[in-house]
Amino acid sequence: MKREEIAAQFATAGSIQEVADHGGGHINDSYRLVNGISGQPDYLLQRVNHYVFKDVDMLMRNMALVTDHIRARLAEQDTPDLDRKTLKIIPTREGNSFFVDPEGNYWRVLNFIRDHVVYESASDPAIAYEGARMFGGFTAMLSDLSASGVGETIPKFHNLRWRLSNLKESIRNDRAQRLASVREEISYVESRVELMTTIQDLGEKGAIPERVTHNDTKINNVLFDRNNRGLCVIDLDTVMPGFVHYDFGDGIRTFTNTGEEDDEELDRITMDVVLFEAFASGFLDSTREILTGTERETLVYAGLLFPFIMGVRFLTDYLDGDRYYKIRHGEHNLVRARAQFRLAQDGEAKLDLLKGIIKKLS
Ligand code: GN1
Ligand code: MG
Repeated sequence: MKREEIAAQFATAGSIQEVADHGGGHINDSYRLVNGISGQPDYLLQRVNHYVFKDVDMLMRNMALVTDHIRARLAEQDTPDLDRKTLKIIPTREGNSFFVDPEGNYWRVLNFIRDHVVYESASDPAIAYEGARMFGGFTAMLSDLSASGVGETIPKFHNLRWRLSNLKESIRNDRAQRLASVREEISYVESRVELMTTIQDLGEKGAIPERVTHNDTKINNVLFDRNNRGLCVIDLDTVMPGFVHYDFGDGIRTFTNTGEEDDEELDRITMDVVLFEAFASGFLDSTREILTGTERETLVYAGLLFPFIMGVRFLTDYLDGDRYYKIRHGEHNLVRARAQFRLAQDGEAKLDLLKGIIKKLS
């Protein structure tokens, strides 16, 4: 089915004139539906990756629950320009939240947040602060939503022990015959298991509460306006029960990295301490009141865990022959894994400094 025909299934206003490529996620495909009628809105059309998200029905139910909740909270505070501050599901003409095409692809349409700016990296502490305030605010707004009412769209998503057991299995299978080239990375992973499972251990002991978390708080999942004020948190596919550490950690991973997520030049990669402080400050400013003492005291470990767990996942996919992530070249997943491990190492070297920052801000 042509994309124009797919777009026509949805209850959009005006008349869609063009379906244009949009955005660069690693998982879903996104298109901008450009409206031909002036004064009528554009939309975002997305093909939800059904290999990654097995239960699209649950995913869309989660999304409706969360976006309705956030919209209500923002409306209570008389927030202006609501349609740029939260996502909205545009139903199909038959009233469903998604459309399945004859080939079995899953499609949905959302409002398009007009006039937004998106960053792939932060060099400005003011942006790190503001992005963190937005992600923290997102979790805080959901703090009165019961975690048991939200489904797990990807079971065990940030469960490190599970990710490590997947890596082990991929090592055993060596499906793409790449094992010989990643020995060093594997021994690094093995040497860090104890440190990196700190948060999972706290969770399993019940020392930190389960919340509804975003789980993919990377820098390009928060939209800014032209004055660098936060507009909207996007990419709600992985909103599910989790620990606040997950949202803090993925933010640290992406906002404080002085290099790229897939930087081939490892010396460009450091965890910037000024950006760390800015991010932690923004995040705590919007969550301080809802977090427990143990949560605040242990947040810092998430800043190491997230580069580490993403490195483990990229490395696993490399060994599997690149089945999960979209890649731009044959070694892309290995390059990503190495870059993430470098960031985790730099964070670990600065651990005492980072602990001091969080303590001061708490
Ligand atoms: C994936 O699709 P995207 O780019 O939003 C991944 C995240 C990783 C991220 C790495 C469902 O997110 O967990 O952090 O790549 N999403 C899923 O950049 O696996
Ligand atoms: Mg995502």
